[in-house]
Amino acid sequence: MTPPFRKVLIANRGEIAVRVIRACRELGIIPIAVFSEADRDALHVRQAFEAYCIGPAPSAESYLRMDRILEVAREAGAEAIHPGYGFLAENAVFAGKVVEAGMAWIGAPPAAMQVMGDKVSARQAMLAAGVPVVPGTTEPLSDDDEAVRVAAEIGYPVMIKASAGGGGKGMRRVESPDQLASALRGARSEAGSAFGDDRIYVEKCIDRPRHVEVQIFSDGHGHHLHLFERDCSVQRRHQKLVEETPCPVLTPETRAAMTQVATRAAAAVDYRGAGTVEFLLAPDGNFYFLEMNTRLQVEHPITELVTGVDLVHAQIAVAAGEPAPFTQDELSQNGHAIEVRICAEDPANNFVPCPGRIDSVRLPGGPWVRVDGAMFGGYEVPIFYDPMLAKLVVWGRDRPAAIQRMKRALSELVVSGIRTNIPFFIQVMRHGPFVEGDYDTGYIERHLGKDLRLDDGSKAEIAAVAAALAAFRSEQARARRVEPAGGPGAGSSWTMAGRLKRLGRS
Ligand code: MV4
Repeated sequence: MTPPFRKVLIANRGEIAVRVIRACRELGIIPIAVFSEADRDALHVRQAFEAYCIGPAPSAESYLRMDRILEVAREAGAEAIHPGYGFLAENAVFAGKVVEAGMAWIGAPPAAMQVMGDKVSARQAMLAAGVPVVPGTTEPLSDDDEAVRVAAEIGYPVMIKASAGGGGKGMRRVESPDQLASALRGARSEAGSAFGDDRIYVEKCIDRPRHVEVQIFSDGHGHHLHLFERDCSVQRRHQKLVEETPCPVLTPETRAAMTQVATRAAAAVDYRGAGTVEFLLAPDGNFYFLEMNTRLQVEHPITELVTGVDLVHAQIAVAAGEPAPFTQDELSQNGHAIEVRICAEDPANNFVPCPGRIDSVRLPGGPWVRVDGAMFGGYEVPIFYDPMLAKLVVWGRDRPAAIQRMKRALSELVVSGIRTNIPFFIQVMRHGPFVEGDYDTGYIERHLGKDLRLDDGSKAEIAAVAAALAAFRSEQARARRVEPAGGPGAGSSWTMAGRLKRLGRS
């Protein structure tokens, strides 16, 4: 089998760059890495065949520099560019430049990115395609009176959203007409400063929704396929923490309807490649289009584990003009998969990012455990980028088996030297409501500080340090009795404490 491309440049860093490099290697493609000055020692640089520095640490001066990346791609003789997720992945201008330069773009068509990049235009396109959208306006609001009228019509509570929005920015929940004026003002100014675009619109608020998304895959030969759903409701402040598939509450009928709607959405924007159609699933079983992500997503591995499809292989194939390497009939959901996002952050301190130097890593293994990561012992987590270190992904024949395996894998995983959210996930896997599948997008906020506690892990770490220090002191006291001053083992415990402090561990 001849590879579809000889060389592919990966315009990204971290675990997703490593993930794409792995696919390239399996396909006999030469992977080319780019890196910032902060990523000289990063894993994706070590694993690539060639690696080029594209600028200083801040992403605006490196991973977002279209000109530098294109220059490197030409110089290296890349035939295609894979953008990963984030950075330039959903940038229609960059995609256009890649194609203009005569290279293949292993991503979404620029036109689809444009339509889906704006919420109002996405809603209009979906409405026209017969996809259920949340009831509300289909044009940006022209004035406050219009908002008052529409809100009364659809009924409170309503949501004010920014047309250019994403990640909850510029979003306001409004309970009653008297709150409307101030919410409109707030949303407008937040959207204006965040996106340079203050267009806003109103829609009905869906209470206690689940975030269920459908993986779609299109090949440019008229096939718009789906690879079922993922439930990503376990999130905090719009950061996903746990994802699973199948969604534990989706009925076969709703699944059939949702996946069919998702492929219709893909067809409506003439999609090609891997994409995700996000829905809000209401407690009454109704679902509504939320947005479409025109990229490969962080949580794609759980879909790979239950379908057996390598989505990056498939992306590369269709970017080379081949048909999808599978048909809808060949796809089914086999068993259950769960992913947790391991981050350098401190759950005891409100999940603040907690970069630093990793002392050592012990990865879990054994049957049906997958780690997609870019961390290793001695790695310095840069402060400039997302603090995600790795994704821990497990498969089980059913949901209880997958949860049990995730607990086992989490207990094997050790990341020392920095704080991580590993102890938090151990609690989630034991938490009654999660185990029952009884959660929605408000799950973490509702349980945090009550029956989901955050400080257990860090207390265990402090206890471990205290125990080590006590052992060290007693060892020293014993050594001092048999050795002359200044000999091996000399040095007070305060010296040791000082060293620990300099290492940022006390
Ligand atoms: C909503 C909603 C309820 N009703 N829209 C949050 C991020 C943005 N992409 C859409 N979001 C929501 N839109 C209506 N009409 C609730 C949310 C929401 C949410 C959605 C998906 C995943 C997590 C969420 C957390 C809080 C709120």
